[in-house]
Amino acid sequence: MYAQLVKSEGKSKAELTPEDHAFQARIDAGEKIEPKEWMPEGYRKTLIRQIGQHAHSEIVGQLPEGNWITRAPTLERKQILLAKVQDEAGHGLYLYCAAETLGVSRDELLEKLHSGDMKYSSIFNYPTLTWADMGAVGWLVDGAAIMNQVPLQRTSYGPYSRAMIRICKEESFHQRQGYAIMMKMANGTPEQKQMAQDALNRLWYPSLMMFGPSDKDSVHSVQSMAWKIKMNTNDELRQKFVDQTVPQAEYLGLTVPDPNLKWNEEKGGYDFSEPDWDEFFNVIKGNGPCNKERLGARVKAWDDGAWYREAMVAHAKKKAARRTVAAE
Ligand code: FAQ
Repeated sequence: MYAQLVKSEGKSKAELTPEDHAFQARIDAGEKIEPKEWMPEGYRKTLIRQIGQHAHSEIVGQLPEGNWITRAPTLERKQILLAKVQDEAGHGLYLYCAAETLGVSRDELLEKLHSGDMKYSSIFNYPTLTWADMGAVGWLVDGAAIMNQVPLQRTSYGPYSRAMIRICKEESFHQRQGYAIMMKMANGTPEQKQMAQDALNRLWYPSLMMFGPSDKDSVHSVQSMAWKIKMNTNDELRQKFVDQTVPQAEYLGLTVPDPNLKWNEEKGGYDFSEPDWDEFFNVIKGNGPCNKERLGARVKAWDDGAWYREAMVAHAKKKAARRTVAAE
């Protein structure tokens, strides 16, 4: 544990303060850390980075599906998709609130998103080309999100952990609605089945990338796990996701686009091909197929909403002034 602290904070073991030791002891004992309590600066910064990026992912993640609301094939599908996209907005708001308890404002976080200083999940930089993509996003993307977020319900920071509990309940509905679309398509006409296969082919590797780089290239995992900001390594979760998802693809009668996919009896899991990590790093640098479009849409929404934010501030000021006059 100490070696891990040394790595992130640049402190030698001797430099760790009594507060650092006491803090780590609380984490090791499974205690939750609450907003007003003392915490190392590195812990606070890591949480702001992870929770902030997670919040941005939920908000930007509305775009690829929002794109399909008007084109959903039935009224029922339209209602379901609309509810799901609204849920993602709610998740973003819980997470921005959790980040605010660490002393950063929502405006600051959004400014960092808009300037490219903060990231959001790589997956949302891929296009959604057909209705089957709505099935594959729910099944694979929400499926990967659940795999990552269920353990985060036990994360050490109280507000983050509590936000995760609610988010996971909703994500599980999202995953099922995606799988239901895939079932319909995979059991439909040959053309529909082909659309479902095509969506799986395009979204499989980007979904595997959601868990982050392989453990040897993950810069934050060791420290984040020592602090229980992350509960598993990226590769552990990716393996669990593959093991859970392959039988679901088989049930659909679809083929996972990986010639090296093979059950490994000894490890009790599948062997599978690594995603193209050059592509991943290129996407998170801002060069994915839709990065510019996604960020452009968020910046436009922010600019278009300026009049509304200004009106709300003016209204609040007027109300406060009226209260002051009445109190005199
Ligand atoms: N995309 O050292 P690590 C959702 C960056 S929610 C972009 O391993 P860490 C719901 C990482 O930030 C999806 N960047 O990093 C939904 C770092 O760069 P930095 C979001 C990535 O933080 C569904 C660098 O690479 N979920 O989908 C990605 O320990 C459908 C080195 O990586 C969360 O955010 C990536 N995939 O582990 C919404 C969950 N992976 O910051 C709408 C919480 C890594 O130093 C529709 N987050 N990077 O510049 C986490 O669990 C972690 O932050 C990881 C990354 C696992 C994502």
